[in-house]
Amino acid sequence: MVIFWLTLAVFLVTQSVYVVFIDVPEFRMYQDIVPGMTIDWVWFTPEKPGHYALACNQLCGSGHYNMQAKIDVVSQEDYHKLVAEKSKAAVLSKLKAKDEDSE
Ligand SMILES: [Cu+2]
Repeated sequence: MVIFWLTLAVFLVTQSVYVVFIDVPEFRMYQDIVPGMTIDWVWFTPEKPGHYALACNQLCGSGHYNMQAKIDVVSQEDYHKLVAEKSKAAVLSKLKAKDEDSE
């Protein structure tokens, strides 16, 4: 996940199989999730750029150590550059696939 700093980040959390305890200490964000539960109000405001780790903070099962993600907080300018690069790459990929289909 890449977000830009000094903006409110709100995201939807869905989890249908495991009990999970997501935690990002630097953002003072913690949320328990149980099977069948959907939460649509997890939010935080990153105050400085950096690389952060989102992880489950309690041993919840055999897949516990895979329950992690990274959050990159970048400047708004860098965020827009990244989105433009990814959009360009996606368009080029689609054009390449279309060319291969027509051959
Ligand atoms: Cu866990």
